[in-house]
Amino acid sequence: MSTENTENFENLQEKFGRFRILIIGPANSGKTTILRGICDSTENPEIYDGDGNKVDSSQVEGSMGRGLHDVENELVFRSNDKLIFHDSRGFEAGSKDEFLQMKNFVAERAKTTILKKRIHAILYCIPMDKHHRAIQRSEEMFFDECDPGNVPVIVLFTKFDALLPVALGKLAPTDRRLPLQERLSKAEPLIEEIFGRADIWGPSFSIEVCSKVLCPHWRHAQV
Ligand SMILES: Nc1nc2c(ncn2[C@@H]2O[C@H](COP(=O)(O)OP(=O)(O)O)[C@@H](O)[C@H]2O)c(=O)[nH]1
Ligand SMILES: [Mg+2]
Repeated sequence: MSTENTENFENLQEKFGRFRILIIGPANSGKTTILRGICDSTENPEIYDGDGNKVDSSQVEGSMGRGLHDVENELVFRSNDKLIFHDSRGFEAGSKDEFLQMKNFVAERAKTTILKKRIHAILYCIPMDKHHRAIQRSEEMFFDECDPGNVPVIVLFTKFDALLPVALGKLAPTDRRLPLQERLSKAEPLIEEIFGRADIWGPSFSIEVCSKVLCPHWRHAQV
């Protein structure tokens, strides 16, 4: 972060207190990994219920019960208590209740006039390890039915490294016999092409993209 950005962030913090971020995505889409990265932590977050009471995190992690995976719960990393996260699995098969809970949460928290309860950003994770069906009913329901008001929605295409084997598989037969480093440099330019292919998005899905950034860390992936 540049000095200027750091100062801006500190000014904003002074004005608004803690930042509240909702992260949405299916189980195993890399949500917790992203949050650890943001907070520069290797630990699990501490969990508080909507009333500020600490929740036993082993109970939450160990349970598949919907009741405990509650979007109202606040996740805070000890390394950065200025950021509060809310975690939702969005709409997965059989989780209509969870979707409705998330939809109500967005409707209320995006617009509440109680500043300390308001969400400031939504991170929407779409994992690329299922890139052939990346946009599913769950994404359509979120973008069609949830109203984030003025809260920015940042779509994160996680597990981007999963596209690397796909790109390697598309190399010409003669290139496939090259040493790994050469194969990787030939495969890399194919990744954006695979990513941009229309069959990821499906015919009925279109969103207005403001800007996009490719996070460079995916290159550390193991092949
Ligand atoms: N290959 C790969 N694996 C990842 C990536 N991000 C997370 N994972 C792994 O995916 C699994 C699920 O990640 P997690 O963050 O717990 O997902 P969550 O259920 O959405 O919170 C873990 O084993 C992570 O180490 C990624 O970018 N690439
Ligand atoms: Mg998680």
